[in-house]
Amino acid sequence: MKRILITGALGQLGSEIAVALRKRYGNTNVVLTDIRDDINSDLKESGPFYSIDCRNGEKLAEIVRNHDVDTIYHLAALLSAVSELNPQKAWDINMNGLLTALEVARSEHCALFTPSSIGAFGPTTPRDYTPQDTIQRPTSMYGVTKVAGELLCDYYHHKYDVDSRGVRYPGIISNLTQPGGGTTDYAVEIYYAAVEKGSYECPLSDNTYLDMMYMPDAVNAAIGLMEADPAALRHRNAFNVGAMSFCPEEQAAYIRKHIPDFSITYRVDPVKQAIADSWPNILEDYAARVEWGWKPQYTLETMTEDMLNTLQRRLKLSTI
Ligand code: AKB
Repeated sequence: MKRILITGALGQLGSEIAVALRKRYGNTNVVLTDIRDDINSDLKESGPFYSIDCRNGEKLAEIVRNHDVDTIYHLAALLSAVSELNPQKAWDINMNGLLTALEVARSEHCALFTPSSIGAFGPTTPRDYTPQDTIQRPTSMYGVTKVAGELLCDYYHHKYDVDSRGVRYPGIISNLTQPGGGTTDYAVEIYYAAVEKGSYECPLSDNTYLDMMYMPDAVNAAIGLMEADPAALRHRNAFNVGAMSFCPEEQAAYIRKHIPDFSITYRVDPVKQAIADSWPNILEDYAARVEWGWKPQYTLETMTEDMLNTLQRRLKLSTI
């Protein structure tokens, strides 16, 4: 039986991985932590929850010991756009948070999952079908912390035998929890705006291609990798995982299949555009498919249908 601790459990990824893991392993076996305590979430009531800073190693280790935890999902981090506005804070949270989680994993003998990102690549990386092993010279602070994080996780594996694993997530699109501070946030906001207002002002230019993934696939990627046979893993930190690649104009076209009057305009945010322009258009994810059976379910078409239907239902509108 797995006993799991999640940091950043009330964030975009955390809140949905937490639900999936509690369903799989039982509510009391999945311990949630987050620095925020001000968010109303059923997750805080449905099982153990602690409001702590993930850089507090003593407290984290104590919770791990008290709950007999054997696996840590370290998800607490600042995303790319917000990191670029405060790079020193991003380094502190992203790197010291990860180092703390790895130290706890080492001392308490836990496996550790932590996400890397397409942000770990940079402008000199091949942009199309970006290989698993390639040039990684990111130009954003977020990317710097992601590359350093991948190396640190590999180091803890080789040096201390910590079972560390990770994936390079693309932009994640969810119908439940909104992201915050990311370059790819537009791909979520656009669906809310389409349902609520019928129009959207996009912060990236019309033909900016980026990798994206629907949340159910993102959750399956994390759990699938953590349940994989370690003997089959050649890469560990971190696997490219792709699902779909599109630009804002294409996403708008798919939305128009359901909301014909939907309109999109562009007001480019220079910080986000510069980050997006330094990231790949589309990843190649052969290693993940071969080493642990990665296979996404959703395409832009099926995700758009599901997002719009779910948001319409939730927001109690009925124009689809
Ligand atoms: C971001 O935009 O910062 C994230 C990511 C791709 O890592 N969604």
